[in-house]
Amino acid sequence: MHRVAISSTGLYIPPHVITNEELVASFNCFAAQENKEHAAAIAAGTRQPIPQSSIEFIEKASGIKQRYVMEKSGILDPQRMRPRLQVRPDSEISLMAEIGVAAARDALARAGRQPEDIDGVICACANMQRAYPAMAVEIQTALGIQGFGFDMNVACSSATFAIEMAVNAVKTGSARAILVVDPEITSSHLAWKDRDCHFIFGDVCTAILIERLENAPAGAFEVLGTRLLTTFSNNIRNNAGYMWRSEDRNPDDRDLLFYQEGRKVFKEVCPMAVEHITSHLAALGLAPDAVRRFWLHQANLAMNQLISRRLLGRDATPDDAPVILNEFANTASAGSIIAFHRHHDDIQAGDVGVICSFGAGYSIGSVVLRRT
Ligand code: CO8
Repeated sequence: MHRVAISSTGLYIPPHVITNEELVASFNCFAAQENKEHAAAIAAGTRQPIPQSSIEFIEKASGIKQRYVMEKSGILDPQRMRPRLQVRPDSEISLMAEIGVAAARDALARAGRQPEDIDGVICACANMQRAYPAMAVEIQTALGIQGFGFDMNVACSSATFAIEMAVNAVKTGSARAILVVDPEITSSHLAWKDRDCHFIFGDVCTAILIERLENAPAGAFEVLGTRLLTTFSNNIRNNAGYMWRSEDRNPDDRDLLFYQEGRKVFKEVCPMAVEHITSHLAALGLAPDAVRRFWLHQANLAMNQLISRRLLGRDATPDDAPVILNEFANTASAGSIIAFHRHHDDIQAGDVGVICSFGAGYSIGSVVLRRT
């Protein structure tokens, strides 16, 4: 068995920013148009008007101030409310693989690694661009990696679950090094016309290089343990899938995009995450107050404050549990990895940190790290 480390991470940031001001202005224009169009039904009481969205609500309820997206004009067009993405010919690399390659190159460069040092690519994210061939194989081919690639999906916990797959492969010797790549183009799966969730998500891509500790650069993070948990819940769903054509579904059916019971998710997932992290640490002989930093999933600021307060028995500072969702919004599986990527330089040798994701499924994944 080999000891395993995270040697580096990489980040791709999409080219466009949508501020809450721009988002709310566009939504409110859409709502006014719809209400005008259906004025008679609203007056007759057979239809409810669409209420206005508000910047104050979004910032207070979530902590999100802006989000990055791959394409902005289509999302903000009140007649459209979804990104304008081009169909690419089969001869071109897919959009998800393209941003995956960019994040992977960043991770490779930071560790000083070449494609020949890597044996596999796992593309792990909440929504796949297509069923096959796998985006991971495209990324592998574009980078010139000899070996294997496969896609996997565990919603917001895709990255942490993939880290466990990669750690196990490196530990047992079936691979020397694996790249986990998390392209999240959430803007294509978000119901921008739904006031309850139109502010929640953003696009991004992260990459994580996992390799044998003996080969890892100085300052790499040894993986002390990984732990995964799933418990079925209907509170976060997306029913889009290849059977919808046979089911004669309308492409505009609301359940073919992300939808959730946000309050229930908040109430149910926070205690699960606390219990998961505490028991994982205990199994490694560690207490939460021995942890230098928690890189938590980035869905909601109050959720992270509650989880870290319960873990530490006091209010957590941004130094204890850094926040990136104000800038990126919820980027599904990439959120905790962005937090790690942006906030690990000051961690000292010997310090312990925890990456933890939580989301649809429900799914929770934790990775306990110690800096070398
Ligand atoms: N503007 C103004 N008012 C609003 C708005 C708005 N935009 N939206 C809702 N309101 C109103 C509501 O109508 C309600 O009014 P009333 O009290 O009169 O009924 C009031 O504000 C309060 O609404 P909520 O109870 O819904 O508000 P909350 O305080 O619960 O906040 C949140 C809503 C922010 C959604 C919060 O519940 C939350 O963040 N919960 C956690 C959710 C979470 O973590 N989900 C994880 C999902 S992600 C995941 O796992 C992976 C999915 C894959 C991703 C990819 C695809 C896109």
